[in-house]
Amino acid sequence: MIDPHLRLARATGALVLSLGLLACDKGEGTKDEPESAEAAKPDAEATKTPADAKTPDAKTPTDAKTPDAKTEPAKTEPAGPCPEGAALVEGGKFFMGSDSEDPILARARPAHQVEVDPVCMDVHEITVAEYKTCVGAGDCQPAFRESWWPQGKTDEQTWMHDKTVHSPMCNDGHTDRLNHPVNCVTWAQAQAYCEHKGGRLPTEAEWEYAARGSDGRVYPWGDEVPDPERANACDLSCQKWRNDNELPDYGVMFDADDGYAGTAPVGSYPKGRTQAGLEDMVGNVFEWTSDRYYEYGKEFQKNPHGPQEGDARVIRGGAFNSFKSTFADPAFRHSMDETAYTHGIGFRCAYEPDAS
Ligand SMILES: [Ca+2]
Ligand SMILES: [Ca+2]
Repeated sequence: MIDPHLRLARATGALVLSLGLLACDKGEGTKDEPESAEAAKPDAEATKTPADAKTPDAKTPTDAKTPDAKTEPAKTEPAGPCPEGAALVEGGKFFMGSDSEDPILARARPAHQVEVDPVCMDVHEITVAEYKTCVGAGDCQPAFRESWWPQGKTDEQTWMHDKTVHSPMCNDGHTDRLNHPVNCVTWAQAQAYCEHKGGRLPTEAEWEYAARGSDGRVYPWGDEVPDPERANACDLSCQKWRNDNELPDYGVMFDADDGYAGTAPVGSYPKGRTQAGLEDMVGNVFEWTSDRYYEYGKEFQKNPHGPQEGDARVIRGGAFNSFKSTFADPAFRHSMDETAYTHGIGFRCAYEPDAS
């Protein structure tokens, strides 16, 4: 049995490093680093995991669970002043972040009041097929077909192993995954796609408010604990895939099979819809936001946009390999080097509502 803490620490060096750099940039110490590093471990690992190509006997991302839901993204009813495929998230005030003592939410502290303007957001994560239209138009660079993130403090052997086993999870180039979220794209690639569509990446605040809704629910869909019908998270097949690929076994978010060891076609978990009707906000792939990572303060903020300098961007929502329900908390946030392109990160876009 490999010591999971050792493996975690090695696997997450890059993220720990990036957090350390951020702290240095701000001229502050790293008093929170042990806790932050501890929190980074599970979700850092969660950004690089299962490759369906490696799971002949586990259900894979290409195994349609419910063909009607999986083969075709749900048609989006135009919701007010939003582009096709996007829904309106009403603006409002809320408490962003969390005061939870759970180490996974260390970076979400403290809860602080934020006000956001109305915004339109894509109902689904951007798919491989959608991204290809931008590539075809000459506005986007192709998604990567290998997974990469900074080595950081991870030892060479572990880093190389992780990249090797995870790269087949990059969805571009797999014709049977056109309806899966595009992954293995950098922050700049995600932003370029959104600009091509007339939008931009959502801010952290917009993303969180969209995920959390306005009624005090615990999870994006309500108060029910995560289950296989609400989110693509690390389930039994994900756990098996990890064991088969000699990766640390962190356990599962739910002791069942949600149908996919890796990514799933977007919109496969309609019971996980948010108040505004957004799908897969939690799970499937993490989502790039526009904001650079920074430590929260207690003061009220209106339409926060994060700092102007820095190399780490905030990713949100957890992924198919997230193994604790805390990752489904709308407050959960994580930082990632903006030049990384991993199997665990995709995106959706935001648009200004049409005022007419
Ligand atoms: Ca799963
Ligand atoms: Ca997601």
